[in-house]
Amino acid sequence: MEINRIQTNDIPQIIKNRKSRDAIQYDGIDDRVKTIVQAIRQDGDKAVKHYIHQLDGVHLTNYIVTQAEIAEAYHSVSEDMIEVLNEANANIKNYHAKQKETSWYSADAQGVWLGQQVTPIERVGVYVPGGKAAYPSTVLMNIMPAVVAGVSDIIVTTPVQADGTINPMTLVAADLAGASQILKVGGAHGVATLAYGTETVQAVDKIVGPGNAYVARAKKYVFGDVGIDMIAGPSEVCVIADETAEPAYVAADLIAQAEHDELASAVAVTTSESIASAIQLEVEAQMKQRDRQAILQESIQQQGGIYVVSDLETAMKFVNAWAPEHLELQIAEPFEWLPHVKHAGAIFLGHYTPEPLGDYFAGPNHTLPTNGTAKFSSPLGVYDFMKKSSVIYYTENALNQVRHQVERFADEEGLDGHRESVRIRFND
Ligand code: HSO
Ligand code: ZN
Repeated sequence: MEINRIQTNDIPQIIKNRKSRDAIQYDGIDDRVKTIVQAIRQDGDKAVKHYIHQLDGVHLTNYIVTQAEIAEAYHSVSEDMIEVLNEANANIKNYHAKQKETSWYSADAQGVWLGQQVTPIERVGVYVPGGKAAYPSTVLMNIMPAVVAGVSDIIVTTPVQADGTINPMTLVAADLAGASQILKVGGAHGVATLAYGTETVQAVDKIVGPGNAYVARAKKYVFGDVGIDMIAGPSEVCVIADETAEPAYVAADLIAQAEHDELASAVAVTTSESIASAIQLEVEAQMKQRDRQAILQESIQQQGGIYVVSDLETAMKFVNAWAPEHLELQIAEPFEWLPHVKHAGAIFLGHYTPEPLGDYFAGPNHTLPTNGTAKFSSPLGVYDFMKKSSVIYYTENALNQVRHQVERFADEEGLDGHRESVRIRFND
């Protein structure tokens, strides 16, 4: 991992290079996604089963997980893991409960009553990836905010394995968190099944959850007919380290992020030359001992970096230009610097708050804005599963007070039907 000494005016170029890293060509994928989604929209179950057969190599007569299958999954997951899942779930639930917004109403003396009614989305689909990326933590993180919001139907869909079953850990996590139904449909066909429904599955209103390029593009394709959460890019961490940072901790956290993906980005920004060299040595030493060698070599080499800056003000400029998904402040006074952070998905303070604590257990959501999108968006939360209706009430007298203004507006827009709808109530 290279060390670079940088100044404020180097920052824009560094961030620009970082952003251009995932300019993947989606043309071929988009054509395929369109064919799959349209086939399922038109032919329902028949098409779903056809694609499960063609793409997952399994012949299924029923793609909805049964209660018996869920019960069986509990037998193959160890009790201590179930306990950990329950504990994490409780933390996630408590944190998200604080996000819940309530309806408000206000009345004035003129007889005007205005408000905003907050209601949950009714049916939500949660996509859970299969294979190596079948993370139970992600299952909890996507389901719990919907549960707290009061969503009545939470439909999980995940790829079927070659033997016709679903990863038991996914089943247990989904069931514990509160899924109402679980489907064995992965990929673009899973997204299409949720978005448009079939003879056996009712369509959902919104689809959340991570997935491969097919899933991401399918979500983008169905957006508008249903809501979606976000299109997540590769994971990122930016660690700010001052002279009080422990290089071994910084290195471990960089590696924890880099092991996710070849394109994952792990960057340290430090005010100390000696800490920079020590982090570099630690990363090299620790990396050798980790399991995911191929991924780590690629991501640390290609996407990793250590930047030396003159002071923490410059470090903050780097952070705010990047808007990283995860930000760690391994510095002496993290609370003092917190208000300087304008854009970051999640902020981890101090020397004893490693990012994986947030991935699994602390309570905040680990589905976060990537690729600079923290400049305009937020972690997945209860608010993503709720929506608002405005509420208006005027008495006859209150309407009479403002009728001329409304009628004047209608005249200006050339909409006499609008004017009459007000005027007719006063018979003149
Ligand atoms: N760091 C990932 C979430 C995750 N880590 C799941 C482990 N499992 C993106 O925030
Ligand atoms: Zn992680």
